[in-house]
Amino acid sequence: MNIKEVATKPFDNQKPGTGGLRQRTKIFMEPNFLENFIQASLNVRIASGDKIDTWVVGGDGRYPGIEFLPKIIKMLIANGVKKVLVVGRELVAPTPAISNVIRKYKADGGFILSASHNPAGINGDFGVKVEMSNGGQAPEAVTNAIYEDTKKIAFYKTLDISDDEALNLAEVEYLDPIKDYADLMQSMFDFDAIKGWFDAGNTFRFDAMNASTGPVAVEIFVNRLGAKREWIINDKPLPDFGGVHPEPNPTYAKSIYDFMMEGGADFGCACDGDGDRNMILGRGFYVKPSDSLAILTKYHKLIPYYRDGLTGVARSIPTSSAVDLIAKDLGIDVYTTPTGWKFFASLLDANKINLCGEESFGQGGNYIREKDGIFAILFWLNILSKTGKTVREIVEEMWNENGRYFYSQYSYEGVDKPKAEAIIERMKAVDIDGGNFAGFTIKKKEVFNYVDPVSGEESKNQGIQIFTTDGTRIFARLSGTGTVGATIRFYIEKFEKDKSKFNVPVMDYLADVYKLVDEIFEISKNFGDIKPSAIN
Ligand code: VG1
Ligand code: CO
Repeated sequence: MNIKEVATKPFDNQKPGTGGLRQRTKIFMEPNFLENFIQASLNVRIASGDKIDTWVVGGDGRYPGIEFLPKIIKMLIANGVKKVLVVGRELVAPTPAISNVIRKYKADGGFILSASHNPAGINGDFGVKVEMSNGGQAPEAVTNAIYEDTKKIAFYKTLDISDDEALNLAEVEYLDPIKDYADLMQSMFDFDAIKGWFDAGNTFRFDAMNASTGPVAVEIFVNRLGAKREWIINDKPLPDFGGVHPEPNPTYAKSIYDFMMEGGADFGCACDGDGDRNMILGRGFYVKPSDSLAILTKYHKLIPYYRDGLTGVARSIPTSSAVDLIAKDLGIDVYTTPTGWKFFASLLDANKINLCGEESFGQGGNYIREKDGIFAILFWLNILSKTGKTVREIVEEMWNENGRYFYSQYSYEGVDKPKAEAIIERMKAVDIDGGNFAGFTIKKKEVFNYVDPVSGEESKNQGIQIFTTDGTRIFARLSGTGTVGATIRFYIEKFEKDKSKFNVPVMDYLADVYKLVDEIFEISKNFGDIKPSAIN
């Protein structure tokens, strides 16, 4: 086959963020933008002496992934890849299913064409997650090296053949995007028990947000578990996700949230664009993702896969401390990592943990190296079917036993970048320990620097943590997944033991903490009368 080298010039905006490289779709469509990033990613793996014999390509179905596929295939073969495994002819599969394929077929790496929860389409975002042979996202050492390579790249390698020929090369194999994943889920959870829960007349609603999880959800919930077909909504994957912002939270998945708050079903749930996030809802009850992680940990023994127990658990540091209390009861370790699933990979690889999660609607385990929305949903269904309790009962019981962490995460999205960066820089520098703000006394402020306990890799400046003397915790950081301006995220929590207060609405309970954050971070002072665009 004719390999050719195509001259190219570096772009200055190819730094991977929290979960891969994300940019406006139109930027990704600029000549050579995609090619440069793909080549740089391969260059780094080749330079470190890694094998690149087998490579997986998958995606969440967003535009124009399917058009990018032949370009990527040509580049992979031209760079020495011997077998390309494409997950689904249409390139629609949840990220966890793609992670599973990488592991199951012992691939050396992969590309996931997704910008996850970011809106899609020509006026939305596109992205590439770079995956390693463990089925997890490239660690920071690798993404930093890729970024360095994008700054000096001079050519990329491709094949001198048509797109059609590329798609039909003998080296290219198309895999069923649904079966392997559905089988994996069936091997981990008690499908008979869940089927019994449906058979008993319990009602369900799953919102696929017009993205990648619809077909898998129909196979698992309807075909294998007996849910009614009409309970799975927005399940046809659309290249622009029908214009919705596919982020399963009360702000962006408002219709299913409202439906469940009005008592629409016994159990409701939704997944994000690439299927690695989930939202859990009971009848008239919303489960905070941090509480959800604690619940999964508490009830892990009911799940066949976790019958032998947990080796340890991990949460990202902005996630609430609810899981810590459960881990203490179980006598297992809790690790706290920076934001981003890639930081869990080494702990999972070393078997220090086998369950983990983030406040951003993501939980997962050691069977793959990505978070997994449907995993979390099946975990909950497994718990409900085995305990016979409702979602509300499960959560309230935990609060009654352990106390409740009142927790809130909120973001100012798409704000002025220099201002946002200045706010964080100023907070890093100021000395506020012992100071009084909005009725609170600051006990301690620190910058969160992380050292991976397995690899020793250091990741500095992962956010700012503040404790007050009354036990309130504040975490603040800039988002690494946005593509326009900057997004400042705040995470606040306060522990309560008094049961009579458990039913106070979170926003009321934490009202004074929101004020404290505004005062010390000078949000209104910088942005005027601004309201958070998303609040959970
Ligand atoms: C966000 C979340 C983070 C998550 C990341 C990728 O990152 O906060 O917890 O791992 O998205 O999720 P950031 O930098 O915007 O806060 V996904 O579902 O977009 O791959
Ligand atoms: Co996602």
